[in-house]
Amino acid sequence: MANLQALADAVIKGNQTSAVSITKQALDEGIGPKKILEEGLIAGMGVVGVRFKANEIYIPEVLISARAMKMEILEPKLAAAGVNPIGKALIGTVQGDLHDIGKNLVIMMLKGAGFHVEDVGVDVAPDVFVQKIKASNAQIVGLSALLTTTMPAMDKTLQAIRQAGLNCKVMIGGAPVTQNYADKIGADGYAPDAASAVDVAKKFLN
Ligand code: B1M
Repeated sequence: MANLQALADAVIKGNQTSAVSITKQALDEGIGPKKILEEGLIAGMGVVGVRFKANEIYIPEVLISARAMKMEILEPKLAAAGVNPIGKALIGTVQGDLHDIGKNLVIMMLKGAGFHVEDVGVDVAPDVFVQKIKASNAQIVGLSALLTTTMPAMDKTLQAIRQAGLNCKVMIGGAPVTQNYADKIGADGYAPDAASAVDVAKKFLN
C-alpha cells in the first residue's frame, strides 16, 4: 500500500526517484490525486517551507525538493478529476531586470502549496503584465525585482494594473524590496522570501 507520509518524506529529502515511484503506486492503487497532492506533495513542501524560513535549510535544498515534486505526473489526473488549484497566480520579474532565480523559487513554493502559477518571465513591461493578467484572470500577481534601479518598474507596473481596473492582489518581493517600499507604492503585500510568499498568497485568498 502506497504510504503518503513516505511521499512527503521523499519530497522533504529531495528524493525524486522515490517520490515518483510512490506517486505512481498510489495512483495505481486508486488513491485520489487530490489526496496524493495534499497528504504527500503539499505536506512535504510545507515542511520544506517552514525549514527554509527558519534557516534550517537553504536554497539548493528547496530547489531539489521542488524538483522531486514532479507535478507533471499528477497534474493531468487532477484536471481529469476536476480538482481545482487553490488559487491562480501570475508571477514575473519587472521591466529592465533579468534576475529570475528568486522568482522561480517563489513559483515553485506556490505550486508546492497548490496554486496554479503562470510564469511570465523576466524583463516584463507593465503593459505586458496587464495583458497577461487579463488573459489569465489571475487573482494574485507577483512582481520580483533584484536591482534598486528596477524597483521603480514595480511602481509603474502596479499603477498600470490599477489603471486597467484589474481585480487582483499584488505582492512584491526581491532582495532590495522592503515592506516600507510595498506600503509606499500601495502594493497589497510583500514577502521577504519564497516561503513567506505562500503565506501572503494564502492570506489574499481569505
Ligand atoms: Co546581478 N546583481 N546583476 N546578476 N546578481 C545582484 C542582485 C547584486 C546585489 C550584486 C552585487 O552587486 N552585490 C547587484 C544589484 C545591486 C543593486 O541594485 N542593489 C546586481 C547587479 C548590479 C547586476 C548587473 C547590473 C551587473 C552588471 O551587468 N553590471 C546585472 C543586471 C542585469 C539585469 O537584470 N538587467 C546583473 C546580472 C546578473 C546575472 C545575469 C549575471 C545573474 C542573474 C542570473 C539569473 O537570475 N538567472 C546575477 C546574479 C546571480 C546576482 C546575485 C549574485 C544573486 C541573485 C540571486 O539569484 N539570489 C546577486 C547578488 C546576491 O544577491 N548575492 C546579484 C538568490 C535568490 C534565491 O535570491 O532573488 O533575492 P533572491 O530571491 C529571494 C527573495 O528576495 C525573495 O524570495 C527569494 C527566495 O527566498 N523574492 C521574492 C524574490 N522575488 C520575490 C517575489 C515575491 C516574493 C519574494 O513576490 C512576488
